[in-house]
Amino acid sequence: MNAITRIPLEGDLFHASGPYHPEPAVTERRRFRTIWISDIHLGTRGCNAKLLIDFLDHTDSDTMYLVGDIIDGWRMKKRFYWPATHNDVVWRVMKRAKRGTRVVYIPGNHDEMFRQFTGLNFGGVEIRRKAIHETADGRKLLVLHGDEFDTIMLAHRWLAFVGDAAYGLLMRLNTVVNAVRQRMGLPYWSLSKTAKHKVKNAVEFISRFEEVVAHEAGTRGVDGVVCGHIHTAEIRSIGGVEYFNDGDWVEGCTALVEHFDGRMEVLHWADEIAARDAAAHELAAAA
Ligand SMILES: [Mn+2]
Repeated sequence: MNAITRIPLEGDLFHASGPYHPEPAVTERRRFRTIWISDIHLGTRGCNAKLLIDFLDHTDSDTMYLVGDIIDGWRMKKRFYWPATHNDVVWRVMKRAKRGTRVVYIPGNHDEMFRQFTGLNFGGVEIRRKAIHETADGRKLLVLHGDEFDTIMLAHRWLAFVGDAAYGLLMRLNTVVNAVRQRMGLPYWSLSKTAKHKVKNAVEFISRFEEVVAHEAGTRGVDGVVCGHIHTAEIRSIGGVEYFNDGDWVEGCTALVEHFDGRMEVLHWADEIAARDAAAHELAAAA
């Protein structure tokens, strides 16, 4: 008998030969020339992997850009969290590359550990620091994650963490700070209120970020820029430069797509599912 105990592989995340939730056999896939997705934050509880899997199962494209913060290395360092659905996302992306989609992965700040592999190719996934994408109608777009502008945005840098656990931590800190203050005989001072006031400035922060990015792209002689990072999907023209942000898969669950004629669109996937369900209902009612 073999001395080495055979470990059953079934259910083992790292030895599975396929996804836990296989791709549905019959799926009407919506085809696009290009798809951009970012800020997935795999490895965190915030990641909406289920919606993303639905998106991946119902779409296809010639090219797909992963615009950073795909895997959240910061959080994984503190605490290992990797459910089967997160594995399914990775599996689907690799499968796409295998099927012939050109997959370009541009690591962000949360997955900056992959930046050291810039220029390499893993199973058909190209790792790049940034890219220039040419649309069907000939526009040149600079594609990057967006944290490159954090130094310029330094004054508001902490706001980049809004929507992150840092905000929750701030709330808890508020309780601690005030317990200490009370013991010292000091009046209540709302740290969270101060924070919330700053959050009101989030709108201002976002539009400033968009302006900075568009301006920087303009100086590099491109027609537009595609980024992620601030978890806010947008299509906007700023000072003659087109600004595109593909949003995130934590709250917004959005993707940026290029149609075959070069037209760009932000897809809000929760809305797309709702529309699909409504259509299916109508069809069932008519039958
Ligand atoms: Mn980021």
